[in-house]
Amino acid sequence: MTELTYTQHLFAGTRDELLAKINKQLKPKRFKHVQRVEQTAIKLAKINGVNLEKASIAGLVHDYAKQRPDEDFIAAIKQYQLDPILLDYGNAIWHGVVGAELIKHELGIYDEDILNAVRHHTTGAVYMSPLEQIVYMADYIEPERDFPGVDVARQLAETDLAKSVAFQAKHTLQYLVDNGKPVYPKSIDTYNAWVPRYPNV
Ligand code: DGI
Ligand code: FE
Ligand code: FE
Repeated sequence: MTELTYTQHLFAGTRDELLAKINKQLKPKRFKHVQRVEQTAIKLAKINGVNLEKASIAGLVHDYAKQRPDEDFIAAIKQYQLDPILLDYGNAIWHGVVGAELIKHELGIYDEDILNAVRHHTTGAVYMSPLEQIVYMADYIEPERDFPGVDVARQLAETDLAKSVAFQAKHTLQYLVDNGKPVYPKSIDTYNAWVPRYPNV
C-alpha cells in the first residue's frame, strides 16, 4: 500500500485531507473501491512512467460524484453549459463527465489531465493520455473486480496499456449491446478509435 506525500500542489491539502473529503461523499463500499483504484493506478503509473501523485489523486476522486442525486448533475450540466445530449443519459455517464466539474469546483483540482481521467473513466475517449488510460484500466481491474476475462485484462494492463484499453472498450460495448443498454455516442467513438488497432483482443 503506497501512501504518497503530496508535494505538487495539484490539491490544496494532504492526501489524508483529500481522503476525508471523499469519505464524506461516499458510502463505505465505494470509499474502499476508490482506494483500491488509487493503488492500482499507482502500480500502472510506475510501470508506464506516469506521475504517481496524479495517479493517486485521479484514482481517489474518479467516483467522487457517484452518489450524488440526479438534480445535482442536471443543475451542473446547465450551470457549466455542458453538452445537452448528456441530459438523455444518467448517473452511469454523469458521474464521470459531470463529476469532473464538481471535483474542479468543490475540491479545487484544476489539473486537466486529472479532470480528463475522471471525465473519461467510464466511456473512454478517442484520445486518452497515459494517465487517462491508467485510470480507465485501474477502475476495470482493481483487485475486487470479478468478471469473466478480468485476469486477461489485468495481464494486458500490466504489459500493454493501450491494448488493454482496446480490450475494455470492446468488452464494455459488447456488454451494453447484450443487455440492451443505451450506448453513449462517445463509447462508440472509443470503440472505433481503439479496437480496430487490436482486432484480436
Ligand atoms: O463507477 P464504477 O462502477 O466504478 O465503474 P464505471 O464508471 O466504469 O461504470 C461502469 C458502468 O458504466 C458499467 O455498468 C457500464 C456502464 N457504462 C459504460 N459505458 C456506458 C455505460 N452505460 C451506458 N448506459 N452507456 C455507456 O455508453
Ligand atoms: Fe465510475
Ligand atoms: Fe470506479
